Amino acid sequence: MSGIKTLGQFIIEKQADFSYAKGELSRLLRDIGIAAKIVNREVNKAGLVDILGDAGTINIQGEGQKKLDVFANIQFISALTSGGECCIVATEEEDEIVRIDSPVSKNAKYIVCIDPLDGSSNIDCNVAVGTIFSIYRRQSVEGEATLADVLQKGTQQVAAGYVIYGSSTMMVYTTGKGVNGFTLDPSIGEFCLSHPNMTIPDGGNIYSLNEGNYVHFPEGVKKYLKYVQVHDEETNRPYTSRYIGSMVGDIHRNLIKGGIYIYPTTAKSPNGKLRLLYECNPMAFIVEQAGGVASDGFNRILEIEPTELHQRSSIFIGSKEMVNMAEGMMAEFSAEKNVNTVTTQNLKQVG
Ligand code: P6P
Repeated sequence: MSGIKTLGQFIIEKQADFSYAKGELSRLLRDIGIAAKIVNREVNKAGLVDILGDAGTINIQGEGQKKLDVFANIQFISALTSGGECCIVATEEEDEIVRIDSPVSKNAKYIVCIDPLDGSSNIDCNVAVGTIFSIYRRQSVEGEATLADVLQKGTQQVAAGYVIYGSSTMMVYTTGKGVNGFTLDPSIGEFCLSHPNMTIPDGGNIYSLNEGNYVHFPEGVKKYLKYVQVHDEETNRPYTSRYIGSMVGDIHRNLIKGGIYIYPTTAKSPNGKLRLLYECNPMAFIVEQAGGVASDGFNRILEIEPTELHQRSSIFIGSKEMVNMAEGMMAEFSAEKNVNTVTTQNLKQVG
């Protein structure tokens, strides 16, 4: 084991970083790691056991749930319940918040928002899927924790992370002091530190978005797409398009190689598709901690004030130079749009 540092050892070592923590956050991260190993076991067997395919149920998003979606949801809620450090779980797979109803958990300090298995439509074709989680400290000081404890801005997160079930299984997380990646070693059943102090390159040439939605993209996104596709050797264009339909997979690759992931408003998703609390906020926290940028095209993701549990947002996330370029084009059209609106209004007043 010389030279190997497990997730558990790392968490305890870093616990000293949290002046307030008495081990609760460390134990919470441990609980999430345990559930991730159980989910990983089933994801890796998918195809051999009856865990593929549809569960025959629909979640609040109106999406058909896969058997593995339901399985993963149960595993994370169960691990958080038995761990006793979490009082509420907000999960993509449940309509309402899940109060952890155990004597120990009632006074637990932490709230967990989670997408138990993101990209699950890819499971049946063996494309990487992931878990995304976000951890907040409960704000209410008496009685039961409520939805208000969940609807906190992304800047309030105390930790965030994802697990990617890909060619290897990794957990990547931050507690606000940088980003570290741990690869699961199945031979010892431990996540081991493999990517210390992860940083995203300032520039890159990979863009990830579903170009099938082009017709309904905002003009700024259309302009950015044209920009990345122009042949210009000086600026290493055209860039490379990489989109696997799994946010965790696309962002993890971009985190390592540099790149931008965009899910803007579309006809089908006029407010964006990705959910603020358990997809956009945690991924934004991680990417910012790695030196990148995350916005809705105009405003910093982490500053968005949540109003609803499953609210959605557009997201432009990744290498700062790429996101800033895309935001510049969004602003260009937004400015023109505002100018046009003002002009029209003036005409009306004069007319
Ligand atoms: P589309 C998966 O459903 C997900 O939430 C993200 O993981 C992924 O990037 C995106 O939606 C894919 O959406 O509309 O391109 O299939």
